[in-house]
Amino acid sequence: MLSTKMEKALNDQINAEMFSAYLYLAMVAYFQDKNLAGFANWMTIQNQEETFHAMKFFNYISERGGRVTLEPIDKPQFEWESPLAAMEAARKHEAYITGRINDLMNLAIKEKDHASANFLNWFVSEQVEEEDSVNAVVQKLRLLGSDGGGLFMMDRDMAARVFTPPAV
Ligand code: OFO
Repeated sequence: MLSTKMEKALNDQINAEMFSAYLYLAMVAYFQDKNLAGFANWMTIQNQEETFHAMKFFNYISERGGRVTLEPIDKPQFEWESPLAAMEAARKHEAYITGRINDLMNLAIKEKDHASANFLNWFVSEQVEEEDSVNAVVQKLRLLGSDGGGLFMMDRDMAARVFTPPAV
């Protein structure tokens, strides 16, 4: 059985993951508007991953006999000054989510809720991957600078990303 505090914290994380999905969907729209179909595809996959994350929290709360509650999702930013600025915003957001996962883990440890700690371990590893993948894109964009041809090539590479449900 989940404590009331843990149940609330896990429900808040469903909202945070759904906001992530929404933010990345806003980035899909931004990249489509810039005719960067590969970047839009990359962010579409990101959006799908976030929905997957939200559902993992959703199912876990139910499994532990808790009650899922759904709150409104904040309106995300949907305009950036450049593709680099958008990807930097995504990177900053992932660092924020990592902080939230760490806070959840701290709560699980404090409450001696071993099942939740075990569940959250998956997210601790997933955040390493999340931060790494977005960081790689930021670094490549920085290297390209104002090289339009390079951006075109990179867009082609970004089109190859496909959604594979993460291992559970
Ligand atoms: Fe759910 O990992 Fe990104 O936000």
